[in-house]
Amino acid sequence: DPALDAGTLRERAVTSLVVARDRTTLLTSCVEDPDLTAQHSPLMSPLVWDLAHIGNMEEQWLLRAVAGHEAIRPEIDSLYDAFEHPRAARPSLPLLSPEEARRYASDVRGRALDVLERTAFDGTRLTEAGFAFGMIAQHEQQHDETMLITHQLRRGPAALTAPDPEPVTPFTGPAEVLVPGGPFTMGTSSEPWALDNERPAHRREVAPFFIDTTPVTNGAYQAFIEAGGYDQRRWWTPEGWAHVRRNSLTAPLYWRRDGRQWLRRRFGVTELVPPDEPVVHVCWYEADAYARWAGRRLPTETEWEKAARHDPATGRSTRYPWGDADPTPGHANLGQRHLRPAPAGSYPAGASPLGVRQLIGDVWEWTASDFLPYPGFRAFPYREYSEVFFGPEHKVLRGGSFAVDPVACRGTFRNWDLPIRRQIFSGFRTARSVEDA
Ligand code: AVJ
Ligand code: FE
Repeated sequence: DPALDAGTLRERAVTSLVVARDRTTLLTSCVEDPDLTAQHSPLMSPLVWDLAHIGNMEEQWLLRAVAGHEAIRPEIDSLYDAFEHPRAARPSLPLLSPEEARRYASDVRGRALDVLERTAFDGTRLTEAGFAFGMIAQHEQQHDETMLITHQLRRGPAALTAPDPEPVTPFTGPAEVLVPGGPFTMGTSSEPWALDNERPAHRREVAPFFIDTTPVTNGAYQAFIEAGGYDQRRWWTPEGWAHVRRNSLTAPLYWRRDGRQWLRRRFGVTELVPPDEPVVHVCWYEADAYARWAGRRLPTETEWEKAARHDPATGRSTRYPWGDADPTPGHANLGQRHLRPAPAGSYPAGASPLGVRQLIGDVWEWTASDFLPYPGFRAFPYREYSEVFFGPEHKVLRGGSFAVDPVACRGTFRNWDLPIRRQIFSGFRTARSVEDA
């Protein structure tokens, strides 16, 4: 699959851009204009900022960098530069109105599709295999996930609906899987649209470890709460303990106790917390504390990727747990087809050769690891995508959530965030070393 021909890649670029724009349109037309210009949380931009920023990035990379066009509206670049204005400050900027933002993004898109038709896929590193077009489709989809996070934060009645995932009989297989020790190939040098931080492919030695078959569920997490997990310092790192105390955290974001049961608000609807669903909206500190309470730990990023990609039969690393084929609805819960994770044990067709399930889709999974470059990393095409975020302050998340489109999801894909963040669609699974057995 990494060796796709230029015609297939070109078709894939058109489709990926169109699919992303359909989703952007849904997310910015399901509420009235005042909800697009309002700031629903200081953690997030107004939705209308994301919309114009999507257009502006596309203009900068596809129209200016690839095709050499002049700027359409040079005066707006700085408004939509994520590094110039923190999210909390964006509502007070002279932003384009919803109508102007829609017109700007669609004007850019019309020209970008003309550029795509006329651009050879081998001129420079930027256009080789259609990289810039794939990068921009992924960028738009990443902001679509960001906008979905904003929709979840928004107060008021539901604006979005989607069918629930298929119910499954509760998972009764083994709770953990042994991943044998030995080297495997991490990262990629051949995936055409892989972003800079996923590169290059390199060998890593991994000690044997056990990893949870499925993500940790609400029911399991509730046991941690009922056992007094949030009141006992011993389960938390010093920073985690300070954070939960200072902010009086007692449960995942959006949870509310109602007598003996837990309720949660999800996209404008309040429901009972479903026990079999992977827990979502926990920060790294909560995931880490739960794991310690359970006598376990978070997997490292390397362990996670080995569990997701290593095929013991061939010794090769595959693109996804199930092999090299692109995701289908039978493999994983991706693409905002549902507005929630699927019950633990869903998608047997998406399992790894060793039987680990739901590594892709459902919830982003916190790992123990800091976000760091791979040996041989080179920033491309801009330092602000990954390089400026490398270091101990960001933790890596893997696997994608129900809100991630397949174009922005691979066994090699790396996400990162601060350990306090939990408005994102974040959950986790746990691991243990074999020598701890
Ligand atoms: C990779 C999700 C951390 O949203 O901050 C969007 C993706 N980069 N625009 C983010 C991104 C530039 C990024 N994350
Ligand atoms: Fe962006």
